[in-house]
Amino acid sequence: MEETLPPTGVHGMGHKIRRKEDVRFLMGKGTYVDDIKLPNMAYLVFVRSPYAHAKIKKINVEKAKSIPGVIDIITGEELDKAGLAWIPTLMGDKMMVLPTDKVVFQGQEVVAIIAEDRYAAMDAANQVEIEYEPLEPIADPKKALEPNSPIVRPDKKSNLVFRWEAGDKEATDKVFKEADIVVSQDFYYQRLHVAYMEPVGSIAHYDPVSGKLTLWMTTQAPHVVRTVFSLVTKIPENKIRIVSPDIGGGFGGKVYVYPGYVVSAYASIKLGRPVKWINTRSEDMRSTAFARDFHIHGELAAKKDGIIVGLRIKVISDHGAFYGDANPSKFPAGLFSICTGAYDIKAAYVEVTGAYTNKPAGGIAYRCSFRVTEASYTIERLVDTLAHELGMDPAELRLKNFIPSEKFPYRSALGWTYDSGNYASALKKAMEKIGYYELRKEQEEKKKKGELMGIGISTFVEIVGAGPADLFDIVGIKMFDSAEIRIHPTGKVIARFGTRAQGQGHETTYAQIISEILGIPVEDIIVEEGDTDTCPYGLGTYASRSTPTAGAAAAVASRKILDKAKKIAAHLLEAREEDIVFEKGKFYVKGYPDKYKTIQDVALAAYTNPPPNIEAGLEAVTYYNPPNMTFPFGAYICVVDVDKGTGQVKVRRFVAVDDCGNIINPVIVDGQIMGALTMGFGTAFMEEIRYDENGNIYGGSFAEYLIPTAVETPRWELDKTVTPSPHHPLGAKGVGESATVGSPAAFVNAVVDALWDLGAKHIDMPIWPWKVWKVLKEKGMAS
Ligand code: MCN
Ligand code: CUM
Repeated sequence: MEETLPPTGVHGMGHKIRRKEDVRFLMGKGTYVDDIKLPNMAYLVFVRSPYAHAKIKKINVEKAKSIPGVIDIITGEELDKAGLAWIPTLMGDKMMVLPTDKVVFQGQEVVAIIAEDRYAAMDAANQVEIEYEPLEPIADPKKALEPNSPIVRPDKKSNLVFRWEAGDKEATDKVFKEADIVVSQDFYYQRLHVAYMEPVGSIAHYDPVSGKLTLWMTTQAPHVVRTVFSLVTKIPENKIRIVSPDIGGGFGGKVYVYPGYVVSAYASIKLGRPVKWINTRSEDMRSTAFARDFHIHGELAAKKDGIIVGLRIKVISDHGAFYGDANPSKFPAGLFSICTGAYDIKAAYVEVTGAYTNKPAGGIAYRCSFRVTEASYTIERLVDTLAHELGMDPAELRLKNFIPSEKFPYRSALGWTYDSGNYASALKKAMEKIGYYELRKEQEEKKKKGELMGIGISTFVEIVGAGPADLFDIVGIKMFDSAEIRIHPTGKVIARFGTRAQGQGHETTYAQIISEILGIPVEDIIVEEGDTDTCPYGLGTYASRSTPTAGAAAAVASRKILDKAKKIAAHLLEAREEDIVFEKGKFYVKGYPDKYKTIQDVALAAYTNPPPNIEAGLEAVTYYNPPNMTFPFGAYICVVDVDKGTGQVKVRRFVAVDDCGNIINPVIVDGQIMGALTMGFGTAFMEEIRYDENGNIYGGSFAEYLIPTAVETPRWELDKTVTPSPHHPLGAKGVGESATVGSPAAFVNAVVDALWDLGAKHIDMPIWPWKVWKVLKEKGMAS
């Protein structure tokens, strides 16, 4: 394996080079928002609501004002006068920045304190006196949709966020009536915290002389935030600069627009000083964008022989107090309609009803691909349930129902056109690698001895790369993405993108794409993202869209440069352009490979000796509108042993065969998969944000919200199949979220497989030991 640090040489697609950005990360030299310190900077801290639902009767800030170092105190009333108490969300709803009349979730920002330092601000926050009149809270989305429920929002008449459906209801109902067997199951996909390392924050710096507002913020989508900020504040868009510096993990939680961003900007303009706001970890847990929270009822109809004929799903989704999901505009429930998964299902119908509750807003975040996580979990759990009900092997049932590889491009019952896939080959590869049939034999042997062992499969399909402009937009802006590549006279390159990595390694992989096409060494290519003053407009990094969109743009822009470079090379070699061959960074006349001009020679000539009729310079910009989504997939198999005494589940083995088409950097892809598998493991066995019926959060720190460490995390066994995307310029598909989307079902399927004979048909995640222990206890097995 080539492992150079920092990498040197021409390293195109498929090279396992180490990440260029890791040099600064490993040396502790990254620059995160909190690392930035500006002269005369003030600090912002929020007073937060102790109630999930309460009227604000009085706010007294006198005592707080007298704390030494306090500069200013900002309330909702003041923001309201500036027209900033509410701002629009990306889903066409609106959200409170600071409340004027009532609070709608526990932990909500109520008053902002600005002080000379963080300590003074914290002290003053404790001295703000707020008189609340508690209102009846509503924490359960099902109850929230009942007619006499308390209403969460002061500006709404009910708690209904949306009702959305897809598919042919009549045809699906008919199929269900005629089916030999129908299985059904309720699933709760629990609310999750996006446990990135760096909490959210911003620094706002308004320059009264130039009138320019610069904001450093932890955002995954700087350009979109700039546009929204400009529309809301009426500050001209070219006088707003948003910089996402290094980001310590985003995982979707940094797409949301937080009140702190807005209030720090407002305060900086008002005070004429830079203002910094950084959340603490527990503030993050109690108030930032959550993930999932889907109450799912799923049904699968099949024939006696196991052929699946219909799928019907009903969901109630809990959105908290504001509809702040970050879906593309036309998709209220994200891309949940990918729920037919890897199977050739003729009839399907889905219905999702969204509810407001007295909880923080968010939704979709945490390696989800816009609700594909919930979709994949539902279908993969249902298929396993069907296999068990029919007494069929879950692998064989899947092989029977997969969309055959010759049927691609395949149009699903819910309207998606899958670009390419070969699900059977991925599953067979996983089965072989893990020794599937031997494991089944072992399981039988163990069963005789009263030991509990389970095997769980998940053969998921992802849908990433938002997206084709006719379908995908955010607040009206089409979801293209961009690359701008400039080659300097000495052959060195600066490339800028509309996406923004939060740890995914774009500085390396985008450089590899350019290196692949132009034959320029990766160390000569600097990749920049996240500065709206310099980068071309883009929609940002989430939903594993960077490779399908900006990665494609990098390829197309490189090819544009190559076209021009060929003309220049022809001029230098005194030949016709049609006769020029380009190979590994060298141009030569067909048949004469020894007499060549390098890409670097051509770069110099572009500035010193361009052919007549050709503009000087060597650069290109591409705004890439993908013709379709990409559909990565995989086959995961998990083996668990269950301890009968304690209910403890041990993951003995986990084989993950992924297919993301052609791979740019195999090391980065494996890192993405391992990280995402670990998050799927956390989801399945450890993580949940829980609330009581009054909307009080249980816990709110990592002492209660458990995330996996190296101790709990299984050893992942990875493999690949390669089914290129037919429409992506490099044949690549996205991969960043695949394993979080695909793996939870494999874990749960394995546990249920171990317990099925005891009558356990389902256990909701997280599968804490006590939940398993309870099942065992009921069956008289646990002590
Ligand atoms: N890649 C590749 N070959 C492919 C596909 C991808 O080499 N065929 C590489 C890409 O070049 C990129 C990485 O794998 O370096 C992920 O690419 P992609 O699947 O396009 O996803 P994005 O870059 O758009 O990243 C977003 C995705 C999401 S949505 C979440 S959530 C998530 C994830 O990435 N958040 C992460 N992985 C994360 N990894 C880290 N370290 N931190 C996060 O916050
Ligand atoms: Cu949904 S988590 Mo990612 O899309 O940033």
